[in-house]
Amino acid sequence: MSIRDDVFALLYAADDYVSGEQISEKLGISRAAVWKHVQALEQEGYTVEAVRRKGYRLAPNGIRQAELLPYLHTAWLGQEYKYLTEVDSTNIYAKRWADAGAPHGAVAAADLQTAGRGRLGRAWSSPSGTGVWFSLVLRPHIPPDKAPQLSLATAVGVAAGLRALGYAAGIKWPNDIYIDGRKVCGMLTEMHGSVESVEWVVVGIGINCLNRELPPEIRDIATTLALASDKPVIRAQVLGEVLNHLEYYYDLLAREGFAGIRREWLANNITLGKRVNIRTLDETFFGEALDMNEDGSLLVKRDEGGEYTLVTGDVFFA
Ligand code: BTX
Repeated sequence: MSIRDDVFALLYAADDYVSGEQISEKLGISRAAVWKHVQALEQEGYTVEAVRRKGYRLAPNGIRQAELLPYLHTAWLGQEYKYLTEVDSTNIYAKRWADAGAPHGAVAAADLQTAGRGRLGRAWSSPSGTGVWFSLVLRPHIPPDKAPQLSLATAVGVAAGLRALGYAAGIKWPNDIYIDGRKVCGMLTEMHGSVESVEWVVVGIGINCLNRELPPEIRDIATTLALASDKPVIRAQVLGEVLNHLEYYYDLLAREGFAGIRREWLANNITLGKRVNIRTLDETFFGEALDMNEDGSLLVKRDEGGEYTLVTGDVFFA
């Protein structure tokens, strides 16, 4: 625990204002240092009211474990939980944690990622005080070629969690989540194992929540929960609800196979029937997205004729 976490814990546990003097005495730090940590908490997205002669009062809107627990109703997902105020990437952290023995269902979440990553080495914007950036460690009993099904189950779970909170979330193949035609969430799945079996899968998920401003390079393609609706956004609730639904769909996949996931994906996708631009490592072409196959690949009718099965690549709406 850092001193910032200690300051948080004191403010979080209190029903009322806590004076700077009390905090400084309890933690053995100066009042100036208390103020510095309060400002750091505000950077993280918390609102801290500071009132002369009374002290500080916290309005929680972060994703520390104490804030998450009231919303978390899972049996195994997120029960082992690590919160980081700052990290390069929660996927890098979770992969190291998996190698060091993190259990199935462990979750690492951060307020700020300094090197948040998308697929194919792209960057993922993850500023402090705005989103829910987290990674899951899964240890499924599946051969590596079934791993894409986990990604699709993840998309189904995240979309269901956001819909339970009242957002009209739809899935773009394979697993981007869109609201109002803009990306609100992306996922990066990485795995480790042999040809026969998977040792661990790390699923990284980034959901834009509180930000009202987006960097210029993604302003036209991205959105956030705060931009999508006037409802107040409670980050811990978003994370909890998404983890609850993810656990449900991972359990469904393990119990009944891919058919149920595919049904849910089809019911909530915004890809099929659309004109699309497909970009793979080898080529780029236009066509119409026709169906998601039984194995999770995308069936596309090419403009120039013929059908194409997309296993990995990017889909853009044309
Ligand atoms: P992707 O390659 O599909 O998307 C990356 C692209 O999305 C970028 O090139 C940019 O155009 C756009 N983009 C960047 N940041 C954002 C954003 N915040 N919102 C919407 N669009 C954006 C998607 O990759 C996978 C993203 C996974 C992110 C999570 S966060 C927790 C975990 N840790 C980590 O480093 N990555 C994952």
